[in-house]
Amino acid sequence: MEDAAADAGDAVTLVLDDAAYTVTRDGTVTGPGDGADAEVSEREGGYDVVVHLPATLAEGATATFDARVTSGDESTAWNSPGAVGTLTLVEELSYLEVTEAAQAPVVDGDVDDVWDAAGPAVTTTKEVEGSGGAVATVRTLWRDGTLYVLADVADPVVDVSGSDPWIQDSVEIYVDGGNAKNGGYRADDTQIRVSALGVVSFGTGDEAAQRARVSSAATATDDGYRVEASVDLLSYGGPGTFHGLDFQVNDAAGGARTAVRNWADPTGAGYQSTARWGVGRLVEPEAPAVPAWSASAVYTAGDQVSHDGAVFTALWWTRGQTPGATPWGPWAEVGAPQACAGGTYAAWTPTAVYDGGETVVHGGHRWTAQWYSRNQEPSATPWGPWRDLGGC
Ligand SMILES: [Ca+2]
Ligand SMILES: [Ca+2]
Ligand SMILES: [Ca+2]
Repeated sequence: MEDAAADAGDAVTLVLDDAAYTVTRDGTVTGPGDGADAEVSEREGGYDVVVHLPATLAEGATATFDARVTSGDESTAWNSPGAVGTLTLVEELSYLEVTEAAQAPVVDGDVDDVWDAAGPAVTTTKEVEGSGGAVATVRTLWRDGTLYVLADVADPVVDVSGSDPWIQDSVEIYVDGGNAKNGGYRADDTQIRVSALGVVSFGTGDEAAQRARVSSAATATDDGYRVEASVDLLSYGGPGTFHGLDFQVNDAAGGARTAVRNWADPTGAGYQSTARWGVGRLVEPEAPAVPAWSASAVYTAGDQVSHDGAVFTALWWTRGQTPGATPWGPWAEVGAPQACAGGTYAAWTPTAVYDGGETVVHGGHRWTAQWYSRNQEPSATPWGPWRDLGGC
């Protein structure tokens, strides 16, 4: 809900098959019987609501639905008062998580080491046309504003002799930045086709604009071919963002297209509509788990442990000395990340060693270390090791 001003009347009303449920901005749910629940989270400019409504639903069936948003004494809805819309219940959403790459892969058709960091691969298992066609195993990564795709296609007969690009052996990458799921293509939605020989073509839309967003390469493999590509996500990227995505393999032999397989869209209409594409979410790599401190273990400088909910780094050889027990001991607490003044900085900790130059957050202010210190709390005194950079 885009509703910057919180007031008592703010609410969302959802109608599903004649039952109406209202979720107020404080998270209270009213409706027939029990079984509905909601989570409300405030954010800049409005609030988000996730609601679970009880219903008996089946793929292929329809349900009547409406959504109404109220702010103060004004309300707007999907449908006119008294009317409802229709939901068509389609297949399970194809979903993947796109892991952030430590460095950008080189788009050359060879598998860089960084591809090992990609999450589980997805496959184009949905037969849209023909049967038994070539299948792609697709991995994804992101870095900065760019999506990277690596598609390994198992295709025993590589054929690009057809007259049109879509009847040649090729991989298609569909990208709907921001996951607008508009249906018909917006200017930012793109259908990118890379043939087994690396020739690039596009679907509907401005060809030059689409071409400017893509680099790609293809190489032959023992059992088919591989396509590697990068796609500029324009302004839509960043950690936690969602994007409409699909991957398609066109399988050709003897100059004709014999089969089409997709990851997400089972209709074969992905070249006309974004509605049934899957969803990719850009995620950051999971930090490796830090082992719990053990009183009997030996640690040397640089080893990290967790203790009492914090992470500590050993400054020198130690055994049996509890992390955090003294600010002069062998353990330095790693400051947890804090959002402050538009950036993210480590919290100051008494046990950490600062050499000068570090910026930390403490007491709602940012501070810069002017020289070496340990266990000297940042404060407003002009004589200490810390210089106040102002409030968060
Ligand atoms: Ca309001
Ligand atoms: Ca590469
Ligand atoms: Ca083929």
